[in-house]
Amino acid sequence: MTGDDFDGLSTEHLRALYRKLVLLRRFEDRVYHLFLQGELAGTLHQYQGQEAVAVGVCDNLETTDWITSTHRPHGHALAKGVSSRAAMAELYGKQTGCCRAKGGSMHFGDPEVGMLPAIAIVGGGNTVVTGLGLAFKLRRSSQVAVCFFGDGATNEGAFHEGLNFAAVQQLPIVFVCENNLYGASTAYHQVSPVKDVAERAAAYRVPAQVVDGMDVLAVRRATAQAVAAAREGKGPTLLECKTYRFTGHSRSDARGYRSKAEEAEWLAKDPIPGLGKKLVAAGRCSEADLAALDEQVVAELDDAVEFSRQSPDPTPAQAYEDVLI
Ligand SMILES: Cc1ncc(C[n+]2csc(CCOP(=O)(O)OP(=O)(O)O)c2C)c(N)n1
Ligand SMILES: [Mg+2]
Repeated sequence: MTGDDFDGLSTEHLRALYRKLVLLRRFEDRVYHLFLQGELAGTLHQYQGQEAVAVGVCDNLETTDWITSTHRPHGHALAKGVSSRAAMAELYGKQTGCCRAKGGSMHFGDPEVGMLPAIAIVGGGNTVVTGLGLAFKLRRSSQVAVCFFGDGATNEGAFHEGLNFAAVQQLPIVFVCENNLYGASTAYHQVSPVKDVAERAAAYRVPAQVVDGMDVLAVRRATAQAVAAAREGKGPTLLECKTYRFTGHSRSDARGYRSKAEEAEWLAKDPIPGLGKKLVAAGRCSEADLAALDEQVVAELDDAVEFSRQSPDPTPAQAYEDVLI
C-alpha cells in the first residue's frame, strides 16, 4: 500500500480521524449502558456503524460552516465539534449541556460550532438547510451548509422541495443521505422504485455520487469535492452514503425485520477496524498506537460522565432563557 491511498494525509491527521471514529462509537456505547443503568432517561437513536459518514463529512468543514441533523444526531454533533462533555451533559439534562438541557438527545446542537439544533421530524432539515444556504449566498460568504438525512426522508416532500430550491438557486449545500437500508422497520427497497437515492438528484440536475459510507476516507474524498464546488458557487451536491446502523432503530427495537446474515455482512465492514487495519498495514500506526488512542477516548468519556454528574440542574428561571416568549 502506498501513501497515496491516504489522499496525501499526514499520519497525525489519519490518527485524528481514527480517534474521532472511536470517540463516536464509544460515546454511544457508554450512553447505552447509562440508559440501561437508569442513569439517563427517555429514548435514544444511536449512531454505531455510521461513524465514517459524520467523521468523513465534517473533516472537510470549518467551524463557520453549518450542519443540520436528525433524530440520530450524537455522531454528527461530536464530529462537528460539540465536546463530549457538552454532549453528555445534555443527555443528563444539565445546565452545562450543549442546549443547556432544553434539547436532549433528539435536539443536539450548538451555534458556536455550526450545528443547528437537530430536527427530529423526518425530512425536517432538508428545507431548513436551504435557508442557511440562501443566507450564505446572499452574504457572498464562502460558508457551506450540510444537511444530514436518512433514506426515510427521501420519500418525504421536503427532500424534493429542498433539492429543487437549492438547485434553482445554486445554493452552497451538500445533501448527505445516510442510506442505512431502513427507515425504522421499513426496508428502503420496499418503498422506493430506484435502487440508489442518488438517481433522484438527476431530476433536479444536482450532481450526485454513491459513496461507501463504511470507509471514512471515501466519504472524506467525496465530500471534499462537493464542499469545494459549493464554495466556488457551483451549487449543491447530493452524496448517498451506503451505511448500516449496528443497533436497533431506537432503544425498544429488537430488529426482527433484519436477518442475522445481513447484520453479520455489515458488521464485517465496521469502519473502525477497517481504517485501523489499513493504517497498521501501511506502517502509519502500530497496534499499540491504536490502543493508546482508544484509551485516550475512554478517559475523555470518563471525564465527560463525571463532569455531567457534577454539573448543576437547570433552575426554573432558566426555562425562560434562550426562548422567544
Ligand atoms: C415526518 C415524520 N414521520 C415519522 C416520524 C417517526 N420516525 C422517527 S425516525 C423514523 C425513521 C427514519 O428513518 P431514516 O430517515 O431512514 O433515518 P434512520 O432512522 O435510518 O437514521 C420515523 C418514521 C418522524 N419523526 N417524522
Ligand atoms: Mg434509514
